[in-house]
Amino acid sequence: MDDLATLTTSGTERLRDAPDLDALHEAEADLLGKKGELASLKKRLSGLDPDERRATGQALNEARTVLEEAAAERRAALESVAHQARLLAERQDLTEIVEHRRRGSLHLVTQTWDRLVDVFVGMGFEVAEGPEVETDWHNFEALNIPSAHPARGMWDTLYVDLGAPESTLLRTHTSPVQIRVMSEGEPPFYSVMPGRVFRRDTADASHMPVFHQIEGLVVDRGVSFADLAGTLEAFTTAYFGGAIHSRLRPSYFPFTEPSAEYDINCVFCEGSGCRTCAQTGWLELGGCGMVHPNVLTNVGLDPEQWSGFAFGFGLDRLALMRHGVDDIREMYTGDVRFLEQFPA
Ligand code: FA5
Repeated sequence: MDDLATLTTSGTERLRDAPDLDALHEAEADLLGKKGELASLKKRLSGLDPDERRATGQALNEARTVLEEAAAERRAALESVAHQARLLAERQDLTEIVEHRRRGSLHLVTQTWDRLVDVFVGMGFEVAEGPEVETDWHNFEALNIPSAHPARGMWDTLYVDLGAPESTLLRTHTSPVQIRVMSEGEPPFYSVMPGRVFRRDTADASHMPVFHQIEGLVVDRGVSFADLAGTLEAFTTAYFGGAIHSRLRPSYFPFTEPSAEYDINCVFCEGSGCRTCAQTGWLELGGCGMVHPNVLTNVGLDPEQWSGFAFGFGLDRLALMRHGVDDIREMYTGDVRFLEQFPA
């Protein structure tokens, strides 16, 4: 029993002091292994009388438990140290030196696109997109503009050399996406459709041959012109703030009847008249109107049941007006001194 007590004390100490996992393993073998010190004490049990043997056997078991617990405790501690050491050794320094790097930002057109979509989604619209290379049917025919119709002259079209002559083109406006939305889904429709469009226009302060529009389409039961006017005024306040108002001026588009131009107060002179607004106090941003019954019929909707309105705004011009820029070409020359004024 004395030898057992000594072994328990010294063994526990040896295990607790093991400097590493190898030393711990060795100590465990010496103390608890098949040929270890505890095993050799156990062999001596046979020389004892039955009572002593039982008591000593029990003490041996208790000593084993104490030693095993000490070993487990030490192993956990050593493994945790080893783990920390490995993490430290495998650590990679991913710090970037950023002080001298210039950060890019979203282009003003992209920012405007996102902002417009946010405003309309907030008003309950869904977002749809269509292809930039379109068929004559979607871009003109279905929009109530048959070939040889004089209204085709409103859009100087770039044709693509594909299929029958003049059957495929670069879309001249986002209105063909209206046709796609209505042909592919079921009414009611509340959609906005931003996208890039192409025309044979010469670049000047307010025109580019490649520019952007955002189309809007609402088709439901009992939609009226008052809904169109109210929606556009709500949009104007949400996008430009309370100081700017909209007006609708009679106009003509083959796919809407009645049709109107959507104008806002000139943001440069606030309505008093200047060069940019040609002294009118108003700036034209896009067209709109009630969806023509022929267009509804072309996509298989009954104009007696469904009515709606549509609008198409120049997205680039919306960007210019919101930021008080008076030349659209500024946005496309890629001059960083201009672009970096609009961080996003
Ligand atoms: C249209 O393109 C019609 N699809 C709009 C529409 C949609 C009317 C739905 C009714 C219902 P318009 O050609 O006027 O209409 O063009 C609309 C707007 O696009 C213009 O008011 C202007 O803001 C912008 N825009 C037109 N041409 C250019 C251009 N070359 N560069 C930049 N913006 C342009």
